Amino acid sequence: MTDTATTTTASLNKFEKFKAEKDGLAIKEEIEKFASLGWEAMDETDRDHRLKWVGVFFRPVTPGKFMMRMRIPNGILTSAQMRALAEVVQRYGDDGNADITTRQNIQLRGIAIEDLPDIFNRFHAVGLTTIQSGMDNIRNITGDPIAGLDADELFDTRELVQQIQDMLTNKGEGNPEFTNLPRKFNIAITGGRDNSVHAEINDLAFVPAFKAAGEQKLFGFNILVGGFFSAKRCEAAIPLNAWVPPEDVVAVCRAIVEVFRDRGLRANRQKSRLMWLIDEWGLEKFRLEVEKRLGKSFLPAAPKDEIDWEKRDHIGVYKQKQPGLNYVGLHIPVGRLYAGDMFEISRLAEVYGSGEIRLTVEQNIIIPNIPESRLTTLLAEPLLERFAVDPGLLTRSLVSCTGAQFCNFALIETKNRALATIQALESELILTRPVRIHWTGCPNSCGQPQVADIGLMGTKTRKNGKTLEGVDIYMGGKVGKDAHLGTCVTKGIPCEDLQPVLQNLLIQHFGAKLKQEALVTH
Ligand code: SRM
Ligand code: SF4
Repeated sequence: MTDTATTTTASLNKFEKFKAEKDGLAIKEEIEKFASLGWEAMDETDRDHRLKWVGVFFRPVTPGKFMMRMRIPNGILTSAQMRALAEVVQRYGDDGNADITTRQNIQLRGIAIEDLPDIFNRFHAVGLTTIQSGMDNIRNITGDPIAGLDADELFDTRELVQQIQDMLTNKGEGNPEFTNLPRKFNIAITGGRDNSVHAEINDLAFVPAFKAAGEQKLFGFNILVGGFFSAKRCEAAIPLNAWVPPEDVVAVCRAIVEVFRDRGLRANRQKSRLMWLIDEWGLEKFRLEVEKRLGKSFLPAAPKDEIDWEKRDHIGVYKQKQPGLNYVGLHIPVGRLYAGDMFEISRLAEVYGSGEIRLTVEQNIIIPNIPESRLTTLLAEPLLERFAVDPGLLTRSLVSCTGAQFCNFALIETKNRALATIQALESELILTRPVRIHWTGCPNSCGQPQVADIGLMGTKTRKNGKTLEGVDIYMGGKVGKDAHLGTCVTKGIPCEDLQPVLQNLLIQHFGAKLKQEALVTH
């Protein structure tokens, strides 16, 4: 028997049941009602699950203080939008903060349900949306963080990412066509040469590739499908053997998401991501089904893609393709922002740049369009002491998921521990190159340990008869050109013993030296 959407109602799992009973998007019309009811009186399924269709997440760790996940297409927002987000978190005092996410996005914390109507009005006024950002929906669509600024880019992804988001979300208002997928779905497009979006870990990704047409070389994208991480299985995306010109990308997204929606596996949520369907059908059948929806055949993939650079992290000052303008990448430690920081970032973007702010999948910020003449003053701004343009070589590549502070899946605390560990390591070691260390609080892998030089995945471990917070260590993740996933090399290191283990790894594999030793040899 095949495990398809034709499964009978009686055998539906609890998620499929509640989606069949009432579409998540219906929640949109009930926000006023929930605001006056309060979170404690709400129907539990609405509160814990359906609210995620409008990007509102009940947090069992902090009941009554909700998280809101935005959609920031291509990770680009305006200073007015950042200010609107700052005003929202500001009203929650110490409980209010925001995180830049590993999908070039922002999540707000501390949100009270009674404020939702006002918050949504404010978002609407500045053109922000949270629609379809959680549960069985398509996540924030990622694109090159320096699209349109990069002299070496092959394609500016901004408009295309926006068009895909508009199609899938009905311009941010909600699109019932795509609100009952078998599970989450990730899309990324890269038009640069360094795969700055981790194309390989998305369910659907477009990477730049030229196709020969007689004497001419046509620009388009090779398509990758089926990349994903989950607690049960992690896979890099595989080539669909299909090439598309930019003008077909939106239609291809629609066709693939429709196939996933209508034929994707739903019975077992552990097996509901796109790759499981591709496994069951085989790639050829999958491609044929997509072509049927698309109404035309794909051209075979171009023999090679154009991802031939090492991945850039964009921290620091860089010249734009526009003469006289620069973009400045600020390092935001583990992506955490407070209201004051957000107001200040908005101000800096307005005073020194064009009011635009960009986010990266490494949870950092880029302020573009800064004229040469304003650079020195910007670099002297007090905020840049904390959000540095030249952080330490471990600090600059640090990524961390939310962890135990707010996430009930977490097996360990991540963000604070990640920062403390890195600071200690930098004080002991002399490093000669950045080392990308990613922390993730549980096997769901939101912090992408498999793309890191050193990935740390939260676990519980035993020592002297006690259960402790620990990590499994991943190594070998390669990003940019020839990207591939790292694998688990050591299991169950207690967090309290991690420091020397990391120190050894950095010395043995990444050319680090102990500061003491370096002094002696000198
Ligand atoms: Fe994630 C679930 C946070 C990127 C794989 N993820 C969650 C939840 C919603 C669980 C929950 O309800 O508590 C976390 C919310 C915690 C919180 O309060 O912040 C959560 N995921 C995050 C973020 C915020 C991590 C971060 O600190 O940056 C990222 C938000 C992205 C966004 O803006 O939409 C985030 N999550 C990812 C990624 C990375 C990526 O997309 O490149 C992955 C792995 C890639 C993938 O999905 O294939 C990821 N998250 C998961 C999974 C495993 C999915 C699966 O198929 O099993 C879960 C669990 C689930 O969905 O049931 C999950
Ligand atoms: Fe939570 Fe686990 Fe994702 Fe971290 S990896 S945010 S702990 S679900």
